[in-house]
Order: sequence, then C-alpha cells, then structure tokens
Amino acid sequence: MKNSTVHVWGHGTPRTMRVYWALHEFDMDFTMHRIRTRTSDMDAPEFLSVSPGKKIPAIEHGELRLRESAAITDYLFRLAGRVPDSPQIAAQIEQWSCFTLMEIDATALYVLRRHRDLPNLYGEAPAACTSAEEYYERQMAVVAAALDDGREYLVGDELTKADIILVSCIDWARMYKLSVPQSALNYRERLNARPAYQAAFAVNYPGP
Ligand SMILES: N[C@@H](CCC(=O)N[C@@H](CS)C(=O)NCC(=O)O)C(=O)O
Repeated sequence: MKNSTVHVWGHGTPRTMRVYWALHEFDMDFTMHRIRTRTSDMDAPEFLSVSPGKKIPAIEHGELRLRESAAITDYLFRLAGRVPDSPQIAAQIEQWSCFTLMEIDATALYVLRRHRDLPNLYGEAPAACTSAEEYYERQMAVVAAALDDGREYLVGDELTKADIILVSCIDWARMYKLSVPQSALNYRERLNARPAYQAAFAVNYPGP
C-alpha cells in the first residue's frame, strides 16, 4: 500500500501544490489526473466519484478516497512515517495548520479569490475585499512575529504539514501582490529552495 501509486486530481493552485510538495518530499509514486478548477474537466464522472463537490485537490490511494488539501497532506506525512514526537509538538502543528487554513486561506485569500478574481460568480464586494486585506495583514503579522527568530521550520526541527500549508499561502499572497513581512519572506525563500518544492512546482504549474 505504502508503495502503491497515489492518484491525484487537480493541479495549478496553491491548494494542489500542497499535495505535490508532500509527495515529492517523500519521493512517493503518484499518477496525476489533470483537472483544472472551474473547467469542464470537473464534469468527468471519474473525478466526480472522488470529489462530488467538484473541488481540487482530491486523491485516491487503494481503497481510500480523500479530499481537503490539509487532510491529504497530513495523510502523506503519516504514510511516510512522519508523525509528531509528542502531544506538544502535534498540538503546535495543528495550531499553525488550523490558523493558516482558517485565518489566512479561508478568511482572507479565498475572499479575494472569490470577489476580486471571480466577481461574475460571487459578486462584486469591495468592502469585503478591503477588510480581507486588512485581516490578512493582521494575521500575517502573527506569523511574522513567530518567524522573527529566524527558525527554519514553524515547529520543531523538520518540515511539517504546517510549513507546507503556510508556504502555499505566502506564495498565494505574493501572487496577489500583498505585502509579506521580511521574516516570512526569508522563511519562504529557504523552503522554496528545497528540491522537493521545486519539483512539485514544475508539476503543479506546468505552464500553458
Ligand atoms: N478547503 C479545500 C478547498 C478546495 C478548493 O476550494 N479548491 C478550489 C481550487 S483551489 C476548487 O476546486 N474550486 C472549484 C469550485 O469552488 O468550484 C482544500 O483545501 O482542499
């Protein structure tokens, strides 16, 4: 099972990047199904059977079908045997993962995605966009303060899913030309240099 291929649906977004990055970190075999968000690709019956809500990323591994980028990333770490050493480390990984997913991804960046990039679907909402940007800055300052000590990883002395989730959001913020404090930029630069990140980037963003 551990060595059987992981089928992955979706590419081209910061959320799908999380999955490819984890797969490359652990040198896992995977089969890519090229589904792009909000295209007719998403109507393929095979994709819908794995992701009935038409969301990417999704994976299938043996009998397991899984959605949600954070749950998939967590699964891949566990599959690779990378489980936290203690309840304290596990709790901090969860804290940063939940914080980044809820306060930076869902509440800030995805609001901008919906109302700035896709107003034809979700409506114009300038006030929501302005407050999402302000909210992003306040929450990113929390991240930056933690990273001010120059640590390589958010928690402990090795890469965790919290780093993958956070770096994907910093990348996303840069795509949106939002300001990123220097300590977070330095942290991102170190992790972007990892061979697994670069290999995943090439797969996730293959170009036109
Ligand atoms: N919480 C989900 C979000 C998944 C998500 O929203 N994916 C986007 C692309 S990044 C998507 O599939 N959008 C299609 C749609 O909403 O119709 C995760 O982290 O996997």
